[in-house]
Amino acid sequence: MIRDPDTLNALLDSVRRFVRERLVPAENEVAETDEIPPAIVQEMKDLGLFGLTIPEAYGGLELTMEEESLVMIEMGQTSPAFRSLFGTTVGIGSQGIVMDGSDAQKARYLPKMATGELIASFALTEPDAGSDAASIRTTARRDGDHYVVNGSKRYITNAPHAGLFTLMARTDPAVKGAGGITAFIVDAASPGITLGRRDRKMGQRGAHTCDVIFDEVRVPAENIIGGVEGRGFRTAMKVLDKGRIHIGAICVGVAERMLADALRYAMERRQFGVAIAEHQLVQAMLADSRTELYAARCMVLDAARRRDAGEDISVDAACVKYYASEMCGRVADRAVQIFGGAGYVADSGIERFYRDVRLFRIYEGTSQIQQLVIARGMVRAAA
Ligand code: COS
Repeated sequence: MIRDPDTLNALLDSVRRFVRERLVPAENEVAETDEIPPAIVQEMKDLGLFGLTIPEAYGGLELTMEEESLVMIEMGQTSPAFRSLFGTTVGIGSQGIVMDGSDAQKARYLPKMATGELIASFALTEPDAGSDAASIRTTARRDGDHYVVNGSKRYITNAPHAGLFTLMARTDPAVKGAGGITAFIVDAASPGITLGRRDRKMGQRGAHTCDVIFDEVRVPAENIIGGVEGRGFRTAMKVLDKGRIHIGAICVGVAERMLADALRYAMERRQFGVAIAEHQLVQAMLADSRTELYAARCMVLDAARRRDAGEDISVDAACVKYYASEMCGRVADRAVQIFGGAGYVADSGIERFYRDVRLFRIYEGTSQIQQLVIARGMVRAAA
C-alpha cells in the first residue's frame, strides 16, 4: 500500500540521490577499509533511514511494506553493506518490539532507534542452532524480578555496534522446542556480555558480525517482549516473515545494479568487430536476467501489498526470499560472465558484488529453509 505517492516519491528521490552521489563513490573505500565513513552514517541518520519502519508515534516514518520494499530496491543499487548498517534496526532487531512489545517497551526503545542513536541486533542463531531455530540452548533462568541469561549467539549482524539485542532464549528447559523460547530486550552494555572478534567474511565488507557471549547476564523481567514467556519463537518467525520480503527487495535492487553495469559494459566492449551486446549468446544472458528480475520485482511488491492488506504471507514471503535471492545469484554470475576477464578482477566492482550477494541465499533462512516453509505451507493448506 502506498499512502501518499508524493511523499513516497520525495523519499525515493532523496534515497536515489544519496545512493548515487554518496554511497556509490564510497563503495571501494568501504570494501578496502571494512568501515562505513562516519559522515555517511550521519547522513543515513539525517535521512531517517534508521526509522523507516518505526511507527510515526515513536519518531519513525512507519513505511508500509510496499513503501519499504520500494525504498529497499533503491538502497540495493549499491554495496549491501550500507543497507546492513541500518537494516537490523529497521528490520529484525526492532520489529519484535513493534509487533509484540508493550506500549512501555515501544516508548522506551523505539524513539532512539528511529534516530539511529540506538542500533538493534537480532540474536537468534547459535553455534549449534541455525536453520533449526527452535533448538536454541541459550537459557534465561528466573531470579526474582530478573532473568539470568547464559549462552552464545553466532554471526550476529551489527553486534559490534548494537546498543540493544532482541534476544531469543529458553526460559523453560522442560520444553525442548519452540514453546520454551522467550524474546527479551537486552541492553548491550549489560555486565556479562562479551563480543567475539569480528568474523572475516567472504564479502559485504563494512557490515560486521560476531559472536555474542552471555555469562550470567541479568535482564529485568519487564524486558520480555510482550511480557509473556514462551512466545519468543512466534515473534521471531513473524519478524523473519517480514524480513524475508525486505531481503527480497534488496536482492531486486542489487540485481538491477549488476545488470545495469553488465549492460553498459556489453555495449562498450567490442569483440569480433561489434559491441558484445550484439552477440546473441550475450543477449541471452541479458534477457534471462531481465526476465527473472522482473518476476522477482513483481513477487516482492505483490507479497508486500498483500501483507499490507493483512493477509497471512508466511509462505509467499518464503517464495519471495527464495526466488529473489537465487535470481540475484544467477544475475551476479551472468554479470561476471559478461564482464569476462574484467569481471574476475577486483577493479570492475562486479567481482565484489558476486561475493556480496552470496549471503542473500543464506541469512534470514537459507534457500532450503524457504523451500521447507513453502512445501509445509502447501501441505497444511491442502489438508
Ligand atoms: N508466524 C507465526 N508463527 C509461526 C510461524 C510464522 N511464520 N512459523 C511458525 N510459527 C509458530 C507455529 O505456529 C508453532 O506454534 P504452535 O506450537 O503454537 O503451533 C511454532 O511457531 C513452531 O513452529 P514449527 O513447528 O513450524 O517450528 P519448527 O521448529 O518446525 O521450525 C522453521 C520451523 C524451520 C521454519 C524455522 O525454524 C525457521 O524459520 N528456521 C530458519 C531460521 C532462520 O531464518 N534463521 C536465520 C537467522 S536469523 S537472521
